[in-house]
Amino acid sequence: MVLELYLDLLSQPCRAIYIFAKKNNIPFQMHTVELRKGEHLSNAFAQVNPMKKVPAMMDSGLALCESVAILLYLAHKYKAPDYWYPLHLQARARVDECLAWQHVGLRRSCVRALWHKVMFPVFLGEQIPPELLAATLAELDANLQVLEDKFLQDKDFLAGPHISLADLVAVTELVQPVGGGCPVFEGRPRLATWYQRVEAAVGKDLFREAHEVILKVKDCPPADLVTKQKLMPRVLTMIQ
Ligand code: GTX
Repeated sequence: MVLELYLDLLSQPCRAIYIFAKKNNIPFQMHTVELRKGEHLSNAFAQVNPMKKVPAMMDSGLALCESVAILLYLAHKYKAPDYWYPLHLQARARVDECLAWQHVGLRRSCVRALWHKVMFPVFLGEQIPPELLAATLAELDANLQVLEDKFLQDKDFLAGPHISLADLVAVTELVQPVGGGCPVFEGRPRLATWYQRVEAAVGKDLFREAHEVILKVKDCPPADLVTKQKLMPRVLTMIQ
């Protein structure tokens, strides 16, 4: 039975999984679940992930959600090269540390920046109060500082000398504000170089392919009223 991945490449955790699977030649069938159409709210998708979020995975009867759990499952099952998720206890702990922080730190501010700068005004036709946008960008800035000072330091990659899952989950977050026009790397040459290093390690073509949708999100047509009403309650919980 082929591994099935339920993804929308608009979503950061989906892109991390997509890149990881492609880069490691993991065969999979992709089911695109279009968030902007509310396809994740269907009853059919709830059978795969009752939380109605992407990414989700189905493999030999195992339905799994949460991107980190899926990435770890794939790394173990397909015996991905050790640097992605090292066996060495302390090296692995560094990756775990970054994966855990990314979810509550960097991710929160990147999702908010995407919604406040792009999705609300362009897709939902709603304006965000300037002070809220300023607070979101300040929070993003503080998290970028943590990423640079605590995690990257003077290393080539976030958890050591090689690319790991930590780099993948972080870099895919940062493409959103970059695509949305936030000055993420302004005054941060170390982070900018790291970003290029990760892009090169993944491969420029695969990196571009995974990010095509998000980089064009500013050109997306606005949601119709029915879709907007369907999405709004969940969007508000996602970004509050
Ligand atoms: N902790 C989960 C993981 O890591 O897998 C988080 C998954 C998640 O937040 N999924 C979002 C979702 O399905 C998509 S990622 C944010 C995308 C922003 C752009 C969307 C147009 N959300 C749908 C929902 O909650 O209704």
